[in-house]
Amino acid sequence: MNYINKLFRKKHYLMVGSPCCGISSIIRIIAPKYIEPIPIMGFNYNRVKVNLFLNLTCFSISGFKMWPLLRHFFQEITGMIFVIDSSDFDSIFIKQCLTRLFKEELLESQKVLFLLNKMDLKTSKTMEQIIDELNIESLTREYKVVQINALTGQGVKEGLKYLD
Ligand SMILES: Nc1nc2c(ncn2[C@@H]2O[C@H](COP(=O)(O)OP(=O)(O)OP(=O)(O)O)[C@@H](O)[C@H]2O)c(=O)[nH]1
Ligand SMILES: [Mg+2]
Repeated sequence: MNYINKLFRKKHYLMVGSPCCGISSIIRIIAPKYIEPIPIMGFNYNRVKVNLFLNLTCFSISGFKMWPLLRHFFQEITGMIFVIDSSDFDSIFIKQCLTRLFKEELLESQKVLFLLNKMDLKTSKTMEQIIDELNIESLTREYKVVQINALTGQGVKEGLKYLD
C-alpha cells in the first residue's frame, strides 16, 4: 500500500483487557476530548472516534457473558490491542481471553498489539516474564509487545504505530 493510501485508510481498532488494566487512561491519552459514558449494568464499553480515520471500540473483559455483543463489532476491526496490567493479572484468564479472540474468524487476519501497562510500578513483572507467562511467543499471528505508562502516555502513541 502506498504512503498516501495508508495515510487516509480508515482504521478501527478493538481494545480489550481485564477490568482496571488501564483502558480509560489510554483513551485519555489518545482522545483527550472523549467523555466516557457511565457503564450500563457494569458493562464497560466505549466507542471512541479519535479522528476522521481512526475509531476505537473498547471493552473490559471480566467474563464471557457479553461475548455475543462484542462479536457484533468484529467485522469493522482493522487491528487489535490487548492491554495488560503488568502489576496484577490472572494469566489463566488472560490466556482464555486470547484463545477466545483468536478463535474468531473475523479477527483472523488482524495483527495484535500488546500494551503492557503500569510498567512504572515496582510490583510490575518484566516484559520477558509476561511474554513467558502468557506464552505470547507461541502465537501464530503478527504481534508486537510494547511497555507503556498510561498515566504519562509513555509508549502509547509509539505502540499504536505498529497497527497503522
Ligand atoms: N501506576 C500506574 N497506574 C495506572 C496506569 N494506568 C492506569 N493506572 C491506574 O489504574 C487504575 C485503573 O485505570 P483505568 O484507566 O481506569 O482502567 P480501566 O481499564 O479503564 O478500568 P475499568 O474501566 O474500571 O475496568 C486507575 O487508578 C489508574 O490511575 C499506569 O500506567 N501506572
Ligand atoms: Mg475504564
